[in-house]
Amino acid sequence: MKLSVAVAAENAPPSAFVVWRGFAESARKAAQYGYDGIELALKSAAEINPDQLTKLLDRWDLEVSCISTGQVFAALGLYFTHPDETVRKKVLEVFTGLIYLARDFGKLINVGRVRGFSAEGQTREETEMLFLDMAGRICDIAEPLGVTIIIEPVNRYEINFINNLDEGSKLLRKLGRTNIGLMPDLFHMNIEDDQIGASLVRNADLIKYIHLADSNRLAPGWGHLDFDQVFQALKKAKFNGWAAVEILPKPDADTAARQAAKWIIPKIRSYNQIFHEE
Ligand code: LER
Ligand code: MN
Repeated sequence: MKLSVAVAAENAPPSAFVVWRGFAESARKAAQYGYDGIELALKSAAEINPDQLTKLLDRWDLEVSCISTGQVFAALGLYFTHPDETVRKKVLEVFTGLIYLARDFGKLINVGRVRGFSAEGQTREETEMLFLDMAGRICDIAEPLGVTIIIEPVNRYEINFINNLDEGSKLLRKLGRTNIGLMPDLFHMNIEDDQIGASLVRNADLIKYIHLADSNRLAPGWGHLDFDQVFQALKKAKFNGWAAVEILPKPDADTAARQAAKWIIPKIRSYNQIFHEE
């Protein structure tokens, strides 16, 4: 398992839910604090200069863990289940750019709230149908490029569609594609899933990536989640992907990122030792 931290562009709006802003400074700090990579929260591929990013990653010996797309929803107002076909076309356009970027950086694209929701007057069946249609199109673009799509269940207070891992798994089985999986986020799981450990184990075959935060969305260790139990469940699930720290930048971003690294890195080290011995 490797550890990354969520970052965005310097000028990302307040709705970008990340620890640090500004790629150069974020990469320098991520390396300094002991992270293996950075998760890029983007609204479009145009935010990235691929040559500059490659140089930055080389300089600090970091990888991109994943490209996350919360800003496509929060800043651009685009989502998979939008009733208007022209808006859905725009979603596909933006995602195509991000998927091509992910081909060279991380090979994973997150789908959080951009999956959409059941709007007033839209039936559950319509929402599902629109979601499955867009997810299928995106999988088709991503597959030949070696890119995998990861659906993030998000709690009910943020969205009314795909709130827990079981709901996500059910839909992905309906979709029947191989380059799509789940991205559990411990903060959302703590609200929505019956048991964090049991749900991770039950949905093990689809889990490709994980967002780490404590119960209050502060840095791990500052809430009441049992991280040893989480790591035990991930071991049972044979998880060997990226874990990304996605937390509130409180009391300030540097202090939060340092606490997360200090709490999680020793756990990942012993996890990796046991994982590779078995
Ligand atoms: C995005 O990864 C996420 O977890 C959402 O809660 C952001 O609103
Ligand atoms: Mn998340």
